[in-house]
Formats: sequence, structure tokens, C-alpha cells
Amino acid sequence: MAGEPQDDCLFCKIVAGSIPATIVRETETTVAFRDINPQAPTHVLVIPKAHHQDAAALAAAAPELAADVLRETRAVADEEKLESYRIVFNTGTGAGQTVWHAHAHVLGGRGFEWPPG
Ligand code: IU
Repeated sequence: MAGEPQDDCLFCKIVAGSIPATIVRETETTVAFRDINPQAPTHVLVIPKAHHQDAAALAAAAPELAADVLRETRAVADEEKLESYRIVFNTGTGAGQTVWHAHAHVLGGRGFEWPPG
């Protein structure tokens, strides 16, 4: 069910503390941790604690929680002293989503190209 922890979800396990992550921020509703395979000098993932499979499902089911995630991307960027940065929500296999728990990538500390790869 939307929002409920999933036994087979890696990010639900990070929320529960049953697998390790380098957590940089935590709020009542979100966790932010460093990506294990960073694509930029700063690469932090911001996730809702509740399980939603992707950004589209999160936005539809829990728009206030989606706003919490977005607010936290800003807080991460501030803490990391990023003047400019990229926020990415890969949504769906074709877009490169590999973990089925909604997450925002916060990437910074280098230049970025447009259009993205
Ligand atoms: P994606 O948008 O679903 O492709 O992003 C998933 C990210 O989760 C990806 O950047 C991985 O490096 C990252 N990640 C992680 O930080 N810790 C893990 O244990 C696993 C994946 I598995």
C-alpha cells in the first residue's frame, strides 16, 4: 500500500536504519543521504520516509510530502554551499530509475550540460 514500508525496498531499509547510509539531514518526513556512486562532488539523495514508488506516485498521493522533499533539496544545497545545482527525479525505467522509492538527486560542485544525457 502507498506510504507503507516495503520489505524489499532498499531505501525503506535506510529509513529504518537496518542498512547503513551516510545521512546528512533528517526531518520528521524525509531523509537525505550521500549517494554511494556519486556523479558529482556533491551527490545527495533526498527521500520521503514513506514509501512511494516514484516522483509521480508521490506527487499524486502525497503532494505535501513531495513539497517536503523539494524543501529539503534546498536545505541540502544550502548546507553543501552549492551556488547552482541540479535536482533530478528519474521517473520510470526509460529515464534511468533503478530504485523504486521516490528520491530527488541533488547534484552540485561541477558544471552540467543541457540537454542532459
Ligand atoms: P535512480 O534515479 O533510481 O537511478 O537512483 C538510484 C540511486 O541510488 C543511484 O544513484 C545509486 O547510486 C543510489 N544508491 C545508493 O545511494 N545506495 C544504495 O545502496 C543503492 C543505490 I542499491
